[in-house]
Amino acid sequence: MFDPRESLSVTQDGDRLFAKAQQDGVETVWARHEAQQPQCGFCEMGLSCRICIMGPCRVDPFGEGPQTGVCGADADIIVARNLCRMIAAGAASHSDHGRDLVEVLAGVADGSAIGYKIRDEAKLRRLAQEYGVTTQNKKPLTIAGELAQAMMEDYGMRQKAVKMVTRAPKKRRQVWDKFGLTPRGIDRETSEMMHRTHMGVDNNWQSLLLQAMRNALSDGWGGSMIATEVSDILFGVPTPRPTMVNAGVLKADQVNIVVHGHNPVVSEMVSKACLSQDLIALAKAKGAMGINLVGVCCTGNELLMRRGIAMAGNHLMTELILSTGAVDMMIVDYQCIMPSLGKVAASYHTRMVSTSDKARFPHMAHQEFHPHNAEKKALEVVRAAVENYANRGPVFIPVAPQEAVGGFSVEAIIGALGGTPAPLIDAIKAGKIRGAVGIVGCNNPKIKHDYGHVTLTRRLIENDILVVDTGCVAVATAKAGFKVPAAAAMAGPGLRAVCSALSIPPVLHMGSCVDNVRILVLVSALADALGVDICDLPVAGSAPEWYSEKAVTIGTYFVASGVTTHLGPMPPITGSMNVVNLLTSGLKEVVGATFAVEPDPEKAALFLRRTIEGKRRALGLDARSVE
Ligand code: SF4
Ligand code: MSK
Repeated sequence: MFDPRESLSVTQDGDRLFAKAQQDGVETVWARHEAQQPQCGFCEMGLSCRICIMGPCRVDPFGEGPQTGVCGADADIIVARNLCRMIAAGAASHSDHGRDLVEVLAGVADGSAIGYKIRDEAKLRRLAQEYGVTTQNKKPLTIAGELAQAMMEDYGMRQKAVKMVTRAPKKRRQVWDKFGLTPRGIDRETSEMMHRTHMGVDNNWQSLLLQAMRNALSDGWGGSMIATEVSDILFGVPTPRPTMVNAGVLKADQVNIVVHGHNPVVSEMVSKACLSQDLIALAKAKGAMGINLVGVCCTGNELLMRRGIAMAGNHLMTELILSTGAVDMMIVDYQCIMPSLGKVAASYHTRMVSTSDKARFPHMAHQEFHPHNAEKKALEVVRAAVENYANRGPVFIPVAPQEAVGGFSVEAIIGALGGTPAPLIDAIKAGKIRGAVGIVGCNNPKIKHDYGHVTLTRRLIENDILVVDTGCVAVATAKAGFKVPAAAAMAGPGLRAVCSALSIPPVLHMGSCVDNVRILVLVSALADALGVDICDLPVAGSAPEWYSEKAVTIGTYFVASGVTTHLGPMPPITGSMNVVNLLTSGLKEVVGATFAVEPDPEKAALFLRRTIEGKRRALGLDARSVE
């Protein structure tokens, strides 16, 4: 239960800014979570249904009240349908983000996306070849136009399979073909998922969940993969570069602009505008030393990965950052932006600006960014932020910033290994590195802020398990100091030796939420090099503090790709033991991987270590017992 005197975060800036917000009378996510208690038990178990207007309905978990909804749907059907709709929403979110990138690519090709350009021509050509677009004797813009058209086809239903499933190992594709899981079109799978969960369509909980996996795969190997790859073409492939993290990245003597959301289409233009000499001169004329752009959440991760731009915080820090009083403007696009932010900002001088035609928020000014006007709009909003500097009241920046290194794209990791995954495989075979875990996802007020991320990561690296992370986890572990090469000292002896030899941290920042696909590409490269399927590798996934529908979709495409995945918070499925059993054990027979739920990160670390050691044993490698 919420107690304002208690520490709500493992981070110093989190706790100090929470106290400041309390002092300023600002209502935060923790207070609203407390006000919701007790949360609905039927909903927590997935046993309530409001799909049609004969309802809403609920099934009594104790067997005394109704056991079906008005239409006759039982607990298995209702729980499965609810989960399937979460997965469809997550897939739609990432994939629509990907579509926005493809539209910018098409706009670059026809000249309508002013200020955007092809930054990585080699990657453009590689992708074009993968999509069957001929590149010989063609100009980059011609290739870009044709590639954008080919990618748009992936969204429709004219394909047998989305193009980039061919990146998965052959054995994995055979599994998908055998069980009808190969995703056909990105929009098609989401649309079919919504259709099948309409009243009176698919009333078999197993076939519903299989379609949910196909839908999630259409995101992981389709929409999200397109988002990442096209972002690399337009904004550059990330490479390791130093940065700073935590609320200390805000500067008392500079104009502070925070970008929040997910889509680099907006934040890249804002970052360009912040370099305008005219605007920097204006900032100086207003008494500031310059313009300081920082990020939160995933659009921050996009900038951090490619430009080394500093990161102020993750999901649960987004309200607290405003309580520094130092943010002159927060610019948002979409996803994970709490509708409370405008109200929080109203307690300070902060100006809030929404930019997407598909995402509006209370108490925010709306300045719509489109590919044709984003460059101009960015200059306008940054100017408004600079003008707002004069309105600042007292500022409280609670900590000094922490150093970190981000930018570990697959290309960068393979580059650090000398151009081939062989050294990583050799280290795994020799047992120096036991395996790897991809830790992903959010914060959730049900869990002490960043406790799950930091505890789990610490235990894994101590036991020679390489951690790669994305999204809000990546911010948590950077703040905890795991993302500098010197953090190798916190790792077990084997991992420490490898990291020290390569001068890399034991926890590699692989990007934003859509960038989880980089993990899929990396594990595919490892599986191919070893001649095995992904499910045979000593790897696992984890989302210790997840909250969003997108995170369920990511977990589902990890599992469907053969990666056993741990979840911290329990998804709303406990109303059906059939669904629970399928997800936590039955799927092993289908895709060679399952979900596991464990809120305690200490126990989760043991589970993940056992999983990895078990995979090692099955591969004929040395295996440790985990007590
Ligand atoms: Fe009730 Fe069935 Fe309608 Fe759901 S679909 S609200 S269970 S009648
Ligand atoms: S921002 S989906 S809270 S990771 Fe990608 Fe963070 Fe989760 Fe949003």
